[in-house]
Amino acid sequence: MVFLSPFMSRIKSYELGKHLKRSFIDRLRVYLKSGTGGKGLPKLGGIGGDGGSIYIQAKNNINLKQVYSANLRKRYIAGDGESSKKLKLYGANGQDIVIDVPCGVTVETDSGAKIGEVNTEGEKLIIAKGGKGGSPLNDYKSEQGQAFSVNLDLKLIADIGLIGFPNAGKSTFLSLVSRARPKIANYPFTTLQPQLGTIEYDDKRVITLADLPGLIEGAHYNRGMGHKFLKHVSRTKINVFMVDINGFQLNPKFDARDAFETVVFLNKELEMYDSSLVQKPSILVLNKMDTENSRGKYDRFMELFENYENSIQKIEEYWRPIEKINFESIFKISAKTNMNIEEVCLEFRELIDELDERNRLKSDKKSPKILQEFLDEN
Ligand SMILES: Nc1nc2c(ncn2[C@@H]2O[C@H](COP(=O)(O)OP(=O)(O)OP(=O)(O)O)[C@@H](O)[C@H]2O)c(=O)[nH]1
Ligand SMILES: [Mg+2]
Repeated sequence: MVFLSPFMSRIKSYELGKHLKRSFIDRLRVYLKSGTGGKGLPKLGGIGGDGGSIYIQAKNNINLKQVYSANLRKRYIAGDGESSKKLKLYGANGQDIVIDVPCGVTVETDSGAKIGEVNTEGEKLIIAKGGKGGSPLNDYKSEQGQAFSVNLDLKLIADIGLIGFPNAGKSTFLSLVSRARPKIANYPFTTLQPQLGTIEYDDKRVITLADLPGLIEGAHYNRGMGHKFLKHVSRTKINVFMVDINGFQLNPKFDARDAFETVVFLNKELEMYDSSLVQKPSILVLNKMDTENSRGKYDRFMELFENYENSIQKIEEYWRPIEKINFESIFKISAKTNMNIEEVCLEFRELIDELDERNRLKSDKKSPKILQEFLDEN
């Protein structure tokens, strides 16, 4: 055993290093053990300290990779409560643990049950409760702590999610409107992990955008890798569909898809992932309007789109969405020549302001009811 350990530790550090090389982590499994309560002292009425609990707390500007780097073993063990003694009847409470996590983390058990989530800076959630110390309330029998593993699942919090087939120009658009510098290249799947960028308006209002890896048809049965990133659009306010006006072809072995088919497949993929996402306010952006014949392709697209019910018939039944995305607006742009980029950004702003206002009105309406319930109960 003694001989084995240096070897073992080499393997371990190699494995950990391998994981650390991944620059983006959106899920982290951690082991939690809350503290056991200290024993009470029934003869003298002594009370044991409570076991420490484990919390997560949302913090801006950190990511899950940093959470991982700070505790490579991914084990969090809170302190046990101190037992009551003759000379110290009140045992001290065990040490709590607070794990700082990025905003947007949901805690789930291995079976997928949700324990809770933290979304805004400072928000705190208990994820493993320390056992109570022995006291008259529990016949001086202290309680055990809890021990289990949970998954910290990060869903980025962005106002806008950029959704599209690979090579549509999502990253080019993000780099144009924000300071983000995502990798851009003329081949599919350049973006391998979500990227965040911010648009700053003249009045200092900031809107965040998430550029997601490209989706392809069949993503829902694990083709490509865009599907697993769709969770990041579950919390955005607006879906922006970026479509190359020339359509998309993964490689010569696959069918070439025109812009209309691309929109239909994106609609279907989103629906397969979570049908409620289809109802989210959406904008369609047709990119690469600087390319040859783009004008004609745009006219053709609009013709097909305006006659949707007819046009959809040419698509295999399996791929027809149950519910059609109702785009708030359709833009034609060129990220290459900067055409209509400002207009799109203004539309984002307008729509987000409108949605915020709608939400504000909704919550204003709710509050008198909550107040009334509170008054009724008290
Ligand atoms: N002609 C033209 N090319 C563009 C335009 N926008 C982007 N491109 C080019 O299209 C290619 C793909 O652009 P990306 O921004 O990497 O595309 P993406 O949607 O992020 O692709 P994935 O990361 O693979 O999903 C690059 O070679 C860009 O330079 C445009 O408006 N016109
Ligand atoms: Mg990209």
